[in-house]
Amino acid sequence: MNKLIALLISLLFTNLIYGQGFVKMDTINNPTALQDFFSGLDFQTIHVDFNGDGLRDFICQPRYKTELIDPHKEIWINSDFKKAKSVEKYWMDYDYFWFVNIDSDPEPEILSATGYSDGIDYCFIDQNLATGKDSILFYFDPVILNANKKYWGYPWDITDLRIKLDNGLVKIKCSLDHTITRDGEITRPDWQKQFPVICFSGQSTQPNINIGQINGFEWLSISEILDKVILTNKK
Ligand SMILES: [Ca+2]
Ligand SMILES: [Ca+2]
Repeated sequence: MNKLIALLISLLFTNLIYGQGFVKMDTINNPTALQDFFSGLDFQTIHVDFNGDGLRDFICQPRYKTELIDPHKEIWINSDFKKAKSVEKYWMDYDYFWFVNIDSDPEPEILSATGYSDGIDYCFIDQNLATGKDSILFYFDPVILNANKKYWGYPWDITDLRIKLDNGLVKIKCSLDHTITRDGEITRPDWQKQFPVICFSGQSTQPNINIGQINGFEWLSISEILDKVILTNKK
C-alpha cells in the first residue's frame, strides 16, 4: 500500500513539474540554519525548488557588492540544508535567472539573462546537480508576444516562457525564420548556427524598439531546437 501511495505521489510530482514555465521563486528572510554557510557575511536568500523534488531549496547570494570585479560565490543549499553546489560569478549589470522544466527529466533547466548595458546574453543552461557542473544548451533572442504584437524580451519584462505539452512532450514556441540581428557586446558561440527566437509572455516597457522581422512561429521540443541550431562539432 505504501508503495502504491509513493508511486501515486511520484506520478503526481511528475505531472506537476514536467513541462513547467517559470518556477515560483521568492526572496525570503535568511533562515538561521543558513548562517553558518556565510560565516557572518551579509547575504540574501532566494527560495526556489532548483532540483525538482517538489521542495523549495535555497540560493544564497552575497550582498556585499564592491566596485571590484572580484568573483563571488553563490551557495546553493538543498531543502534539507545540505550544500548542493557553489557557483562562481562576476558582478554584472544584469544577472537574471529563472528555473523552467523544458525536457523530460524532473531537474529544472536554468534560463539565464546576464550582461551589461551594451549587451545581454540569453541562454538555457542544463544543470547536472550530481557533478555541480552546468552546461549551456544554446543562446537565443527573447521575444514577448502580447496581443498579436512582438516586443524585445528584456529580462525585467518577461513573466513566463511560452510552452505547451504535446503528446507528453514539452514544446516551446519559437522561430528559426527571422531577420533579427544583434549588435552590442554579446556572446556569439562558434558552435551555434543561429539564434532561435524564443517566445515569452510579458509586458514591454520599451514597446517602440524595433526587433526585426519574424516570418513564422512553430512549437518545437528542446531537442528539436538543439538539432536545428547547434553545429555537430560542439565539444
Ligand atoms: Ca528541491
Ligand atoms: Ca528537466
